[in-house]
Amino acid sequence: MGATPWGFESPLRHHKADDMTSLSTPSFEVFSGCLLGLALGDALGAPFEGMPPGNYSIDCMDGILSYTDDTEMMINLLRAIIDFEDVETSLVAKYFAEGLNPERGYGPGTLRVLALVRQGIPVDRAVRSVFPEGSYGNGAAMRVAPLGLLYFGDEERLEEAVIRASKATHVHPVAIDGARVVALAVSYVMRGYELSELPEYLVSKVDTDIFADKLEKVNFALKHSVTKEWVIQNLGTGVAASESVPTAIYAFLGFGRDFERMINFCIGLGGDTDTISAMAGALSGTMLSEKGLPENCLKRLEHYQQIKEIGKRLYERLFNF
Ligand code: AR6
Ligand code: MG
Repeated sequence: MGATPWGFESPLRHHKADDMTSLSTPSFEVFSGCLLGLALGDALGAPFEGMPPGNYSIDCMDGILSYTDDTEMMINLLRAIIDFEDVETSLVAKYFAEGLNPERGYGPGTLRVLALVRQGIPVDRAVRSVFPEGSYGNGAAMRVAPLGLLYFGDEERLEEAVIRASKATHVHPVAIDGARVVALAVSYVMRGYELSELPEYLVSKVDTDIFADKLEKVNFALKHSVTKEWVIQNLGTGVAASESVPTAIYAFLGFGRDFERMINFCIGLGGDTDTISAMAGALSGTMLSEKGLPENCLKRLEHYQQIKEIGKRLYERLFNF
């Protein structure tokens, strides 16, 4: 009872029947919603990166919405997975290094690591070349959301895949916790669990004290009405995983039912707006599916069709994972 085509016992067996349906037959719209939500959040957040906090609004009236390194890395990660039906660290690093467009706004540490990989330095050495303990940036967290789709029924395999995907550039435990939180949150949303319990669930999954503490603060923020200034000061808006992933989780839980409102909230915080919007965007896109994303923005998104095509190829391989 409750077994799904993936052979695991459905965690939704005590949930509503309609939730169960969505678990056993995840729709393609959910897949494309996650990928496009990430890309759209990234592209909409990018013009506001590094701005001071303010009351900004996204604009999808004209022009192309260009994405940055967040989406490029997601695409290259998925290409590696589609080609090899596995997440293998050195292969993922190779795809990142070879598919890299240096104009996409990569973090300086990641650019250096990938330059070394291109020169043939083994990835486990390259990743410690800039910071001996590895980067604690949000570069691993910003790209891994779709892993939560692929392994949504098997937490253990999901975590293994996330760690392998992260270690292509980020080995610091804080960076890995950030990636773990994003991917587990996507799988949690896909399983249709109670969203108000997401922060506590994530607290039970992280390795680092800083992440446990920040996720407790997310929980607090959702239960009390906090100001934007509180979010900036207590959750953060920086490039460290611990200064941006909890903020994205908060933005999603607070505003994710309305994608545009959520992105307006994210860009209004200032700081690393593209990556916070990308991570929140992937979560909201998973929950709303593609049809819940703003159509006028989607049709201006750079490489919309190519991203959707990658989603399709991933979806076709779902049964292989
Ligand atoms: N010690 C000191 N500083 C560090 C450390 C460390 N161990 N780790 C990171 N930093 P990076 P990312 C600081 O370069 O994570 C782009 O805009 C250091 O200043 O690994 O791939 C993306 O879109 C380092 O340069 O990049 C993301 O929004 C910075 O954190 C963002 O940059 C970022 O780490 C991060 O991408
Ligand atoms: Mg970026």
